Amino acid sequence: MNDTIRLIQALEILDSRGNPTLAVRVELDNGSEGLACVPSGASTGAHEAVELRDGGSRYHGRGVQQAVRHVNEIIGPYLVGQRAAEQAQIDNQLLQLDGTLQKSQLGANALLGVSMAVLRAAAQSLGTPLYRYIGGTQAARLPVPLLNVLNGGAHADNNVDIQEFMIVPAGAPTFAEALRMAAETYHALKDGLKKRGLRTAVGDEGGFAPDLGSDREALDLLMEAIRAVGLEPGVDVALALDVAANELYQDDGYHIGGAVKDAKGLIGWYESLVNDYPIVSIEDGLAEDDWHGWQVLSQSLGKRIQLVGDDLFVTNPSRIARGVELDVANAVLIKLNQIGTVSETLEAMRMTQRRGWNAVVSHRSGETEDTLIADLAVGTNCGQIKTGAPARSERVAKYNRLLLIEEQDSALEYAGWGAFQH
Ligand code: 2PG
Ligand code: MG
Repeated sequence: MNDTIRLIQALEILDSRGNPTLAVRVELDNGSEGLACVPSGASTGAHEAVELRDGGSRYHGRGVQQAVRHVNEIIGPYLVGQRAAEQAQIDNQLLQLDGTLQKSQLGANALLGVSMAVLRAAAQSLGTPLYRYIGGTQAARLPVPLLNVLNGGAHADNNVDIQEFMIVPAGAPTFAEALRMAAETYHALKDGLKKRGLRTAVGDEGGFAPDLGSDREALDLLMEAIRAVGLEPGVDVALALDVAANELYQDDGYHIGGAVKDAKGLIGWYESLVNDYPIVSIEDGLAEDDWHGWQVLSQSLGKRIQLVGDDLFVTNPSRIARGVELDVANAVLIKLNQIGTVSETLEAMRMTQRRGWNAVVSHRSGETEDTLIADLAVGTNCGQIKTGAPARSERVAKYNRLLLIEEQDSALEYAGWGAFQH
């Protein structure tokens, strides 16, 4: 086996929103290859690793030709001759080559494309499915999907404040059954919207994006859709929210439902929602630097539901460590491009899981056909994946990959409700 890297090449491609992103191809001496495409967010946290964009007028400033050049002219030549199996060492070299805290010199998008493609090439070189390469014999669980079926906030052109209303088919016996329940509910939701004369156009992640009277109306529509297909809310299918509260936060407080609330007011509102609906998880309930507010949130709801930090933690081991110390949440959203390399992502997940918190592997609102996060969720046993509606191929590709993994590997079990223990 000669898994020496012989070529690394990047190309500018388009993501699901029509914005440029990178595809990176790694070729090994033994003929193995790894191809990876880099995702991109819209509601990004201030502490995320930096996505390098060209500026100027080309692609409205969003081109990534510079990042492509960094791969082809700097990173590639530097890593040629290294062994693809040495992921940790390669990722470390990427950090050194960039030399900045937020990866702004070469661009986190350039670094991540290389890091992901090296991982894929190494797995192929061993003839091992990617999730087994990541998790070895430890990989045992298929994740519960959190499917964003109703979009608002920065992901849709409607009047809904909360960014994501998700359905969580934790009561299914298998991943395939979970996906069936979710897709049936998604279609029932569409029927419910049509019946009321509401829009059925979709947002960035494939969920519907109607104008609604209130956030509660969205939750009522979901409850109705779950029941319409003969399922029981809270038993078969639960609910989850991503508030993306950064986007609601201004100097005078959180702007939501036509009112301005402080953290305490917002937490009180979440409590009433959790009392009235089978909500099992709330992500980014407060803003990214409101550490004190998060502590209060955790004291009030942390024993009852999952509280996920996304913009708060940005998949960054040092921010997660601070969060654990201050006891501000009990789960971390995991996005490879928030931190910029595979090894740092795995470190963030190990750290989260060691503390007894949940890790939720996630897509970005700008996605591609790359399905690496499906394998990452299985390989790390994390038990939960959030990757959009059961519609639009850049979302469904991840779910379809999980169907295939389930079909081919009888040693794996669907995580179900067990994924929400904390
Ligand atoms: C989020 C993500 C993905 P974005 O906030 O969790 O749903 O959105 O990629 O726009 O940050
Ligand atoms: Mg989020």
